[in-house]
Amino acid sequence: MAEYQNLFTSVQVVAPAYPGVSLGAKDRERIVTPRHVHLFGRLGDAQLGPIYLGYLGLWSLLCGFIAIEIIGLNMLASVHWNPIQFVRQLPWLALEPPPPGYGLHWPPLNEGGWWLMAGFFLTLSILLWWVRMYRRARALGMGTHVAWAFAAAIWLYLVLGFIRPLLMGSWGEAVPFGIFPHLDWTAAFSLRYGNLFYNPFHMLSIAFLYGSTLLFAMHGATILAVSRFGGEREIEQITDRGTASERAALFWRWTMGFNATMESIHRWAWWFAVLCPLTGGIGILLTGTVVDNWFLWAVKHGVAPSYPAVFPPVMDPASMGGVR
Ligand code: 07D
Ligand code: 07D
Repeated sequence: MAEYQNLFTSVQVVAPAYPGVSLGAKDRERIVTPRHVHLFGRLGDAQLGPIYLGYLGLWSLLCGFIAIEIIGLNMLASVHWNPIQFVRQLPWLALEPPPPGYGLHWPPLNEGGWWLMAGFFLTLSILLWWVRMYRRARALGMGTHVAWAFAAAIWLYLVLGFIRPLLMGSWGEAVPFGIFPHLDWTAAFSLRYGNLFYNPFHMLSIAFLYGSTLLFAMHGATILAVSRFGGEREIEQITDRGTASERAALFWRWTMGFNATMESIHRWAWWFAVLCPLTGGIGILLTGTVVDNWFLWAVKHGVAPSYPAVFPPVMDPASMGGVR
């Protein structure tokens, strides 16, 4: 066994394949004969499988497959079924939501109907995967923290593609499927609503995003730094004196006067991660529904300075109704 582990020397744990705790009559739900893969052992646990599929997993994968299929075939159709062009242009291809004129009505298939259908199956797939996570955690006697963190991401996803378009009365408000097209949508959204930087919930979301990376770096680095004392064996570590855990805590107490505990650091990490899409979703939900222009909002609330009155008054395009 390796004496000392650091960033680049991980331990390969090789043990007889283990199917996991018994689920009684439901044991058969686990498929694939387990085997060991050296490369996986370098990244995490070397044992691959068995995987618990179950009905929820199966249906989720099926719905996800249908969604990707609809998106992919529409993209392929947009390059006249030319596979070479499909691969070359993939990042630029899109399946767009219906144009604004259709409101919340069902559009023809090639004018957003396929988008609605793909969105339906993708959402179903994501929700089924959520239930699967919840139920697997319960089956293992765990808390459901992972499922609730995932729910926070699903919240932002639903706000972007479902809840806000509903409130705005148009599917056309939603995000297109496509790699660069969804970036164009993001940039256009910010411009359309007067610069998202002035949306305080975007600010909060960014703080939690950056905070998450900082916390993750601090925690990951701290545990690696005490791995020579067995720092990753958390349970034994929490209660004892002189352990890796205590050194890790002392390191932070000595360097910044305050330290998290082995338990609280994970609570911090969970909240920072979860609050990023949670506050983000609130920000998006308010945009266009409550606030039409975040820059003007910021001027009104003394966050941003107003421009000197050297230009004739301008009309905020957002308040003009526009072409529906
Ligand atoms: C590393 C876990 C693995 C997940 C991966 C993503 C797909 C999409 C494409 C079917 C961290 C798998 C990708 C399944 C396949 C098609 C057409 C997670 C990890 C590897 N974005 N976004 C990306 C999604 C939104 C924004 C990349 C999804 C909003 C910006 C990838 C959603 C806004 C940038 C991607 C979503 C927004 C990206 C890398 C859903 C505001 C980038 C993602 C469902 C939040 C970055 C080319 C990643 C990039 C990027 C996926 C929503 C902004 C394609 C699935 C509408 C500014 N986004 N995104 O690693 O390189 O996540 O883009 O809501 O710069 Mg996005
Ligand atoms: C997308 C949650 C949904 C994902 C789910 C996953 C699958 C596939 C497959 C594993 C990410 C489903 C998974 C389907 C699985 C495999 C293989 C979470 C998602 C359910 N911004 N911005 C944010 C910054 C600007 C804009 C958040 C920074 C500009 C818009 C984040 C900057 C303009 C929106 C953030 C910056 C603009 C955002 C996203 C800097 C563009 C959003 C948080 C430095 C010109 C979103 C309130 C997140 C939001 C959002 C960061 C700039 C537009 C903190 C750092 C000014 C429209 N921005 N942004 O967790 O919530 O996303 O805003 O310039 O909608 Mg921004």
